[in-house]
Amino acid sequence: PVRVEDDRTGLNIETLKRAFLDNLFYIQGKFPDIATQNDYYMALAYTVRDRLLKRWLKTAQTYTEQGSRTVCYLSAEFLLGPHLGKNLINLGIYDDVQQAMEELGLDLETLLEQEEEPGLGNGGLGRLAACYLDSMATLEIPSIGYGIRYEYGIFEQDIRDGWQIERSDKWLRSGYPWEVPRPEWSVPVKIGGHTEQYTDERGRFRVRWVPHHVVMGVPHDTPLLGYQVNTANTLRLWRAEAAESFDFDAFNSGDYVGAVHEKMVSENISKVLYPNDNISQGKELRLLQQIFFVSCSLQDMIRIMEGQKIPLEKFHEKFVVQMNDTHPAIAVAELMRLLIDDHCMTWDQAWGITTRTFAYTNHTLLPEALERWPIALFKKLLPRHLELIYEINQRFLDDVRIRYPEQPQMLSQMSIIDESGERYVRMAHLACVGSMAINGVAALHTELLKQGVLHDFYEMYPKKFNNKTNGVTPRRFMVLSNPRLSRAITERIGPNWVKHLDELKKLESYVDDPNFRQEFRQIKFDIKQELATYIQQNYGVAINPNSLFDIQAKRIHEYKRQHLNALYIVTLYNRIKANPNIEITPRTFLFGGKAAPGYYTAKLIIKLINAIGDVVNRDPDVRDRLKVLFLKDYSVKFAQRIYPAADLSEQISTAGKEASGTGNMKFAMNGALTIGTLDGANIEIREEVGEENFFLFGMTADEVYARKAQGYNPYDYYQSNSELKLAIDRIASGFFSHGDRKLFQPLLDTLMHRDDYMLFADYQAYIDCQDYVGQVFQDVDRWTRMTILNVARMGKFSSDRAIRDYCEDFWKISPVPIEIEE
Ligand code: 26Q
Repeated sequence: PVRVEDDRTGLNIETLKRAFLDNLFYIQGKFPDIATQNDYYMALAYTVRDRLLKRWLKTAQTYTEQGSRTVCYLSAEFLLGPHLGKNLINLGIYDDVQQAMEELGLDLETLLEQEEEPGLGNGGLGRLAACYLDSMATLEIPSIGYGIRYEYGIFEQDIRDGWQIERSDKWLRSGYPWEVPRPEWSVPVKIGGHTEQYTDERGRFRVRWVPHHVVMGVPHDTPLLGYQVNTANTLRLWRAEAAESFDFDAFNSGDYVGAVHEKMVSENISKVLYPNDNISQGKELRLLQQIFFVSCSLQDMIRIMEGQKIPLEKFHEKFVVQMNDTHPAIAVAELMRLLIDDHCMTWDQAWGITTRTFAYTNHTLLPEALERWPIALFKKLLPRHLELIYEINQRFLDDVRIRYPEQPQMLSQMSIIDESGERYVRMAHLACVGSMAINGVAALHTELLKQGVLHDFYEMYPKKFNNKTNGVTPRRFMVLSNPRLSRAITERIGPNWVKHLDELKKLESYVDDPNFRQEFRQIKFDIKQELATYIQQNYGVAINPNSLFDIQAKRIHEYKRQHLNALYIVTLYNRIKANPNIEITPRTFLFGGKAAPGYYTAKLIIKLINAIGDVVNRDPDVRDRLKVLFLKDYSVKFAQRIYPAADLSEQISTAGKEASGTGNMKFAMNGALTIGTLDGANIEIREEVGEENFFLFGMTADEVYARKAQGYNPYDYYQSNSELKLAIDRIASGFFSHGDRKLFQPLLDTLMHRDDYMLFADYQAYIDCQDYVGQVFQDVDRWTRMTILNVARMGKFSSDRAIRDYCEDFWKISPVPIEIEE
C-alpha cells in the first residue's frame, strides 16, 4: 500500500505515532516544541477521525447500494459527550494509543481532558438519544440521527456565593474535528407568509404556500462508530443560514443593511439550545427551531430516496421516523405538506404513508412539559401546517364521533386543538394521531400514560401503545468511564459482556470469591480517592475516601427532590449538634446538576445545598463525619468521573413523576447501591437486582394520587414530626444564611403549605431508609456482596436491549453488516 494511505488507516503503534506527528504539523501547523496540549488533542483527534472515515464512507456506500431500510431518529437534543475516548474504545485502540502517546512523552488522560464536549442537550432525553445512536451503530442498524447544530449548547454553570451563574457555552471555540459540513446538501425552509389555492395544469385543486422568508439548513455530519464493528452511522445536525439570493436579489435590493438584518434573524434559529428540562416554554424561536430541523430532515430523506431511485410511495418502507418526544411532532404535518403540495400526492395516499412512518416516544407526565402552541403563533409562522392540522383533526374527530357516538365530550378532550380557552395546538395529540406506535420509557411510565395523559388515545388505539424501558450504553458508562472495573470483569467472565450485557450475570458466581471482592472494593476505594484529590484541589475541601459517597447528580428539579436529600443532611447535622458524640457513618454528600436559568426555586435549592455545605463543612463539632459539596458544571464528561466513585445513588423523585431516569442505571452498573422510590425505571432496577439489594422508601404512585385526593396538608407533618420541624426551623432561622431569615422562606413556604412533590409525606421513610443505609455500609462484606450483585444484574439496562426491542417491535429493521477488506 501507498505510504500516505497507511498513515491514515494503520492501527499499529508506530503508524499511529507517525500519523499523529503528521497531523500536528499539517493540520495544527505546529511542531512539538511549541505545541499546546490542545494542539496535541487536535492532532490525535484528527488521527482518529482519519481512521473513522473509511468505515464511515464504506457504511454510507453499503447502505446506498443496498437501499437499506433506515431509522431516522429525530431529536431536538443530542447530548453526546466527548468523542475521542469513545472512538478509541470502539476502534479497539485505546491501549495502543495510550502507549503511542507515552512514547512521545504525552499523557493520553491529559489529552482526553482537553476535549470540549458538544453539550447539545439538557439531560436525560438528549443523553438517551446519544446512547441509542451508539447502540444502533454497534448493532449495525442503518440509522441517521437528525437534529440541530446549536452554536451555543447547554450553558456552563459556575457557582458564585452559592448561587448558580450561567455562562454561554462556546463549544466551537477551539475548532471541532468531529464534523464535516455538507453545504451541497443544504435545503430551504419556508417561514411565515400565507397560502393560496389554485388549479394546476391538470385541473387539480392545489395549495401554494407563499412564505414571508426562507431559511437554509446546512447539514453538518458526524460519524458515529459502533463498538468493534465497521458500522459508522451519521449524526446530521442542521445549522441555519440566510438564503442569500432570496434576501439580497429579489426583495431587499437597495436595503443592504435591512438584508443583513434578515440574515442575522435567520441565523438565530440554530443559535442556542433552550436550557429548560421538562418545562415547555411557548417561545416563537423554539417553534422555529422545531420546524427548521424537521423540515430539513424530511427533505433530506426525500433527497436520499431520489438518489437511490426509490419511488416516494415507498417512503414508509425506506424510513421509519422515531420522534424523541413531541419536539419534532410537527413532522406529521410537514410530511403531509411535502407529499401533497410538493409531490402531488392525494390526501389518502399521503396519510397512509405518514401514519406508517412515524413512531412517538413520550418522556414525561408533567403537565408543564406538555407542548402546546398558541394558534395565532402557528398561523403566523406555519400557515400551511395549520391548515393541514385542521384537516387532520377534522378527519380524526370524524373517527372519534363514530367510535363514541354518545360521548360528545370525547371530541373536545381528544381534539388536536385545545379550545378550552385561548386556542392551542396540542403536540402530543398530533403525535398520537400521526404515529403507528407510541411508547413510554419505563413500565410504570407507560402504564401511567395509558391511565392518564394519553388515556383516550389508548382506548381508541390500544395496539399503538407499547413500553420501551430506557437503557444506557455500557461502552461509555462502563468500559470508558471505569476501565479498572471493566478489566476486572473481563478477567473473570471474558469480554463478551460489553456487547451482551446480560452476560454480567456470570459475575454472580464470583460474589463469594474473596479475591474478586477484595479487588472490587479496592477499585472503588482508589477511584473515590482520586475524586477526593480532585475535590481537594478544585474546592479546597478535604473529604475522607473511606466515608460513604452519597451522590445525587441530575438536573435540579423540585420533582427530583434534591431538597429532600438536603433535609436529611440537616437532620444528621441537628443530631450531631444535639449530641456531638453520636455514632454516625461518615458520609460525603455530593451534588451535581444545572437549574434552568428561569427556574427560581431550582436555583434556590442550589443555594440551599451550598449554604448547608458552608456551615457543615467547617463546623468542628461535625469532626469530618459529614461533608457536603455541590460540584459545578455537571456534564457528560464529569458524569463519567462521578458514577464510578459513588457508593450510594440518590433516585428519590416523587413516585409517578420521573418517567424513567437513566442516571440510576449508570450508577448501579458502576457498583453503587440505590436509595430510591418506586418511580420510573427504579422499579425495574429493583426487580432485577433483588429487593434485598436496593434501598426502597416512600409512597407508591398510587399512594401519591390517593393522598392528594384526600387533601394533603404538609403542615400537619411539620407539626407532628419533631426532627422534620427541627430541620425546617433550623433553615428558617437563618442558621445557614448568616442570619438571613428571608432567604429560604419562599422554598420553605411552598413546602409547608403546598408541597406539590410531597417531601414531607416521604420524609420519615427517607430518614429511616438513609439511617439503615448507613448501618449496612458498616458491614463491608454485606455491602460488597450487594454491589457485586447490582453490577451482575444490570444486563437489562443496556441500550442495546432497548434498541433491539425497538427494532423488533416497530422499526422492523435488521442488521446490515459492513465488510471492509483489509
Ligand atoms: C420543550 C419545549 C420548549 C423548550 C424545552 C422543552 C423541553 C426540553 C427538554 C422539554 C423537555 C426536555 C427534556 C425532557 C427529559 O429529559 N425527560 C427525561 O427523559 C429521560 C429519557 O427518557 C427520562 O429518563 C427522564 O425520566 C425524563 O425526565
